[in-house]
Order: sequence, then C-alpha cells, then structure tokens
Amino acid sequence: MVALAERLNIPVATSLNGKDTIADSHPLSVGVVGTYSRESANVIVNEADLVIYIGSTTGGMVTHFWAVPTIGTKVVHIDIEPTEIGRNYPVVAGIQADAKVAVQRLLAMTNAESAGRRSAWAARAGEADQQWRDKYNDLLTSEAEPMRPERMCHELSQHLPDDAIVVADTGHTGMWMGGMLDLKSPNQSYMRSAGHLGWAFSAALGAKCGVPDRPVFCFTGDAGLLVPHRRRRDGGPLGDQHGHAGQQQLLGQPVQARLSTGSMEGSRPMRPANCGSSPM
Ligand SMILES: Cc1ncc(C[n+]2csc(CCOP(=O)(O)OP(=O)(O)O)c2C)c(N)n1
Repeated sequence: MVALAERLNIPVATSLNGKDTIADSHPLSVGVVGTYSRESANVIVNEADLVIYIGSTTGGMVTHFWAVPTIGTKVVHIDIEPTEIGRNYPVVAGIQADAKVAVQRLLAMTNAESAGRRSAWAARAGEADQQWRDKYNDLLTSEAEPMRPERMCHELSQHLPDDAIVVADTGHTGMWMGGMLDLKSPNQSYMRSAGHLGWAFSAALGAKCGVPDRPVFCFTGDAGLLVPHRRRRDGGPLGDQHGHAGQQQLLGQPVQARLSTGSMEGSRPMRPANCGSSPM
C-alpha cells in the first residue's frame, strides 16, 4: 500500500487498527483518521475529493460517526466482504477483493505518470501534518509534572526500538496513542484494544510469548491495568490478593507480577527532566 501511495503520490490516513500500515514519519502519512485520531488526518480526509478505502468497514470510529469524510464525498471501496462495500458511503467504484491482492494488482496496473498532478495535494497534506505538530509541540514537549500523556507519547516516539511492538488499551490511552504516537519505522507494530478495557496488558503478554525476540511496550491506564489483574486475583495464575509475587510459566515465558488488595505496586512515571529527548 505504501508503494502504491508513493507511486501515485496519494496521502495516506489509517484507521486506528491500521496505524502501523505506514510510518508516521513517511512524508505521505497524515495519521489516524476518525475519533481516536490525529486532527491533521481528519482535516485532510475532509478536504479530499476522492477517498479510497482499502479493507475498511467504514464504521463509526474511523469516520468520526460518518462525518469524516462527509457523506457525498467520492469513495472507492475495496473490501473482501461484499456487504461492506457502499454500506455507509455510496461508492463511485466498489471492488470486492482481498486488500493485499487488490493493492498488488493496482500496483501492476499503474505507473507514476499521474503523480505530478498531485504534488500540490501531497504538499497540502504535509502542511496539515506540520500544522498539527506546531499546534501540539508545547504539550508534546511539556516539562509539566506529573508528566503529561502527550509528553509520554512523544518520548515513546523518540525512543521506541526500531522493531518494537506497541500494545495500547482503550480509554484516553487509546486516544492519546492513536493521535500522538509517531511510529518511525515500518518494522514497528501497533495493536490496540477494540474497546475492551484491560485487553492491552494480556495482549502484550501474548505478543511477547508469540514473538519473544521483539521488545513489547504496553500503554494502559490504571483502570486498564487493574481489570485483568482483578480477574487473575480471583483465581488466575499471576500472584494473589495477599501481595505475594507470582511467577509462572505462561506459554513457555516466565512472567512475574505482584498484586495487593485493591492496589498495585509500580514505579513512578519518568520525570520530564530525565528524559533527555530532543525537541521536535
Ligand atoms: C471491559 C470494559 N469495561 C469498561 C469499559 C468502559 N471504559 C472505557 S475507558 C474506561 C476508563 C479507563 O481508565 P484508565 O484505564 O485509567 O485510562 P484513562 O482513560 O483514565 O487514561 C472505562 C471504564 C470498557 N471499555 N471495557
């Protein structure tokens, strides 16, 4: 998809689920569109004269409740499920196909001749992206204590390893990460809770078990962290309600956790002054 976007010079917005489809550092990337989104993505999708959906249910979250793009925008919809095509947006063309196969066919059928015609549009997308960065720079680099969530996202953007897997929970954590985190490498992966609070911690354990050699980073809130632990406290494998540390083998991986009744031990968030991050 990135190769197709580059060849045709088309800006790319992603769903929250597809955040790692294109690195945020890519010049054609405008970020996540919809409700848990980056403002610049909504601006650009609303300015587009044609939106091509690739493998999307065009649901409420990704369209900000069918306001982005506005109904009436020309839409091409590629999806393997025929009932999704044109379900929420009338289409000028519908293509029933596996997303990857369709994109590969489009790559084989197109050349870069038309790319120049979209130079101004691609530049406009870059401008919107920069406007977003300028608008949020103070929050992303804020020295406020406790550390602002925007600063945490910015620090992660700066320091996540090239092959990191990021697992984000729902709630404000999902909003902040969807909009504020910059993935900087196509080797980084992003997974998010589809609305189930507490999913992220368990999913991060699962990701680590599945791909032990890659660093896994879980971003969740206090409630999100407590939900799965409460369940484990009530008979699960990790620790117990008396504050005993538990160490178990989970799918062959050692896992440690310490729980106490109604609270959880943890380390304090980093102080902004200790981050040593470069400014945007
Ligand atoms: C299983 C489940 N229970 C409840 C909710 C509703 N819910 C969504 S976010 C949220 C609060 C999350 O709080 P926290 O994890 O501390 O993160 P914050 O949003 O405060 O950053 C709740 C209760 C949900 N989505 N899923």
